[in-house]
Amino acid sequence: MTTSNKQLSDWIAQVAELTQPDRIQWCDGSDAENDQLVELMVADGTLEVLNQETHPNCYLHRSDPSDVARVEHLTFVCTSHRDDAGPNNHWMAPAEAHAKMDELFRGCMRGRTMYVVPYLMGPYGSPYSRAGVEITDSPYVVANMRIMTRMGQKALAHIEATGTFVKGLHSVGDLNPDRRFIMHFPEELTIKSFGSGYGGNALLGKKCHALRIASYQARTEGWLAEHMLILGIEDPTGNTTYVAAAFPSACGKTNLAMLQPPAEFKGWKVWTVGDDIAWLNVGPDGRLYAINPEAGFFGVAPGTSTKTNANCMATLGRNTIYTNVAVTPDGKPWWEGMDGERPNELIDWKGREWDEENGPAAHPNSRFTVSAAQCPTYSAQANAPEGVPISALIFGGRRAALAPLVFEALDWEHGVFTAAACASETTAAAVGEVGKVRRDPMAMQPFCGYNFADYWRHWLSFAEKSDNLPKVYHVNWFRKNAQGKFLWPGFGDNMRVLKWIVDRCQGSTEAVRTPIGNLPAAGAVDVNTLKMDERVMDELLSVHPDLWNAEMKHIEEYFNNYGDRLPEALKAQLKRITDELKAQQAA
Ligand code: SAT
Ligand code: MN
Repeated sequence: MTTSNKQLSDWIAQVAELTQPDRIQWCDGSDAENDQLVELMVADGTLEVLNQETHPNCYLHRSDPSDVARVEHLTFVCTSHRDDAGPNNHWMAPAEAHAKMDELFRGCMRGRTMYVVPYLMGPYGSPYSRAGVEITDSPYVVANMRIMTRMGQKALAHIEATGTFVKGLHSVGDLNPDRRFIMHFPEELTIKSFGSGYGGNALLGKKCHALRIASYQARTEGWLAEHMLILGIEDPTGNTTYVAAAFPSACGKTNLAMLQPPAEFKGWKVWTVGDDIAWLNVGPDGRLYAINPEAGFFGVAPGTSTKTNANCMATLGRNTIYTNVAVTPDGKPWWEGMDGERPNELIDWKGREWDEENGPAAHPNSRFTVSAAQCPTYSAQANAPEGVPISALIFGGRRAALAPLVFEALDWEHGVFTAAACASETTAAAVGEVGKVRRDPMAMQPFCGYNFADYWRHWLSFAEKSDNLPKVYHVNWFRKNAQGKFLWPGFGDNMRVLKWIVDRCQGSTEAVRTPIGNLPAAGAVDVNTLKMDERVMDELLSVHPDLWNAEMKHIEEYFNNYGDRLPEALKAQLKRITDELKAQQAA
């Protein structure tokens, strides 16, 4: 491969000059190329061959034990003005960041191959798709990008036709955590990532491009790049309602995207369009249309089983790269929460004989990389250039207390407030303490490439673009009782909540107005066969004014970080809800 795009050929030459690779290899994404890379990685131990009889074309990668999750404290947004990055991002001046990164990259590819990976985010032929080129010295990254994006000649053709692409430069460096940075230059559509080979730090098409850079690009171009799964809910008459849902990393997006309805939902089907990222554009009819920029799933393995996600289990097991899972003596991948008994012997994610004292056998953030096309519920519309029309946007997180099972925002402005006010307990997807409640607006706290205040203003502006926008919901599958047990069964039973949302979109069910939004009327969420105590459902749908008052104070304190940039509309929503809660308490 070569390119007629001068910007691209110049950049490749510059990078080669800086990093001094032994050779340069263009990647076309072909099977032959992948075979060559796999052979090389097996030979040098980057990949371990899994049992090819039971798991054809499956491999295990063990990353450096210090390199198993995203590193938010080392992730920067480098805009010319600090305020444009906002309090939600770490910021560095672009010149300083470039100098720092170029020093790290200098000579770092000596003795290595420099891979040039042209990729497209989004379906071929879609006006909403965007291209990028990742230059990397990691064949593992190339193999993952091949699954996660549309990579190769057609992507290059897109670049040559449109003349624009996101530049992503990546090196694993020496994996020293002290020499690890993930830098974004949204004004230059550029990413520089050094010192990590892991997931969102290294597969630059994913969080770096499709969320951080794309969110910035989306604001200037009038669309939205969001941390959302996309699914279609087909009713027994064959009518499909599409929804997009935002949850923080490791909060069940993949499971919801592949949901299998409970047996009593005869004739209902769920179709998977995407499990992590949605790009949303206003279509000709004023509705929001979503495309999934990705072509594969990079999902959390632990907890995935035929009980929690049968469609995912059916997707895995062939042509899959597993990262940091455990392995059985006969070469099968294994993780906590998988079906069946724990085998007596296991090799843990660090490659040692498993010993309970060393903690879980699979890393809690261990992952699988697999093509979406292998998913039995992959939607026939997933490659539609125009995207799918979204009827509802759903937000949520892990909240042991407070947030009810589901509520509906009163209108778009209140919907934006609800999404901006989201909080969730932290998970193993990022380095740091797990289980701490933090604000995570739109599940974008680690991923928004600019100031959240400007981002919320951008969200609010859609009300001026269209009067045909989706309804907005908030859900919480993670409410616990006083004994710390989950109140809601989750997984396939989340269909009961989706059904209520579909009914609301069609105007066929009543709701109860509360200060925080519309809640299902008694009996409206079908829990028929769940044999659930009525009191449990009452608790799940309760709104405690004192708790919510305290929550409003937290939201206000959080919003204050954004100073004058905070949109008035959000302050007005905060005041309205606070006033209504007070009135309710007084009554
Ligand atoms: O590591 S990734 O950012 O790709 C996955 C996630 O944290 O959502
Ligand atoms: Mn994610």
